Amino acid sequence: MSQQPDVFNHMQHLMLEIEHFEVANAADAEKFRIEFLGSKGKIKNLMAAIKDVPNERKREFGQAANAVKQAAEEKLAALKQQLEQNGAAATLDIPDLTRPAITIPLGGRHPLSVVKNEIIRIFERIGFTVAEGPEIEDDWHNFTALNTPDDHPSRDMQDTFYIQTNPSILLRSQTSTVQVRVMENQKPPIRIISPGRVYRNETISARAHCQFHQVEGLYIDENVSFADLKQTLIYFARELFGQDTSIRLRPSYFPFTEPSAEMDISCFICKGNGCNICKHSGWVEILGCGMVDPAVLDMSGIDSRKYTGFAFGMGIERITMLKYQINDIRLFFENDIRFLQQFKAAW
Ligand code: 2NL
Repeated sequence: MSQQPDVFNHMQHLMLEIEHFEVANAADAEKFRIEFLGSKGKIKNLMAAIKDVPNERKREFGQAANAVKQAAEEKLAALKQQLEQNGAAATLDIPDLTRPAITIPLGGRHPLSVVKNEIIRIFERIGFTVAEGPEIEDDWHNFTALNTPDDHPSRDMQDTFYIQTNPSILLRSQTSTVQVRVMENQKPPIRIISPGRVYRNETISARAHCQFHQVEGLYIDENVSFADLKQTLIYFARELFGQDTSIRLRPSYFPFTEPSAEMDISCFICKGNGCNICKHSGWVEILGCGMVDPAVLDMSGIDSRKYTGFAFGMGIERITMLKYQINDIRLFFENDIRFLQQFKAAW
């Protein structure tokens, strides 16, 4: 492969280095000469790189490299002249300290990381800690330990990515896997959230992708109740979407929780007056939750006669799309700088 972009890039950098090399006295000037114009100097190396440049660009390269050499020679000549004028002390004036510094282009955080970090901070403030785990998982942690029956549709090849040579190994479809691992290894009280990437075998469209990100939460202790779940979720919704947010819980079903619910928040765009985001209902769904099924606790070695718990899960893409009014999930994975740059100001 041709190395030409590297070589041209390097040349631009060299030009900046020459321009910004600070010289205060004769010794510095000599250092400058050796570093750039010496027989083993940077410009000698640059000239030698012409052999890597394709023929049709050698001319362009040669001209640009000569300009770099000339810049170094001119700087050195000017320095020598100044040193002579200043006489015996052989020192130069202090360089112009008000000169603008070299600007270093700064990246920004990805919008999914911005929202993920925000969610993590909200739960950390009420005593949750982050738990992480592998993306390549086994059937036990992704399905069986979560009370998912053998014939459940989420186990279907159409929905989950399996490793071809060993179908008991898969790409996790939810981060509950991490929470199962924590339940197996720790004793209650357990208070964790598990953010991370998950995979589902979906046809890619504006609304669905084969990879997305989740934050799940789990709280297990003696006497944890549905009221604790509801109050935790009210706190979360108000921290993320504003203190005037209301929530609504609708009965739902998940294999791993009983009872289960889906949570809507009052529409923060139209405040309930009706808009496209909430489809004129005044409410938008943001997560699923419920009381951990006693069978799930027992399978991971937690005594369900002594302990109860609640759990919840949400999609980070969905929440980010709502918050920033992004209409196509594919934008998150294209890494188009024009999209990403709009989130530079966010942390
Ligand atoms: C959704 C719904 C949910 C959970 C995730 C969970 C984890 C354990 C035990 C019980 Cl270890 N439950 N997680 C519970 C209810 C809902 O996710 O819509 N996620 C995107």
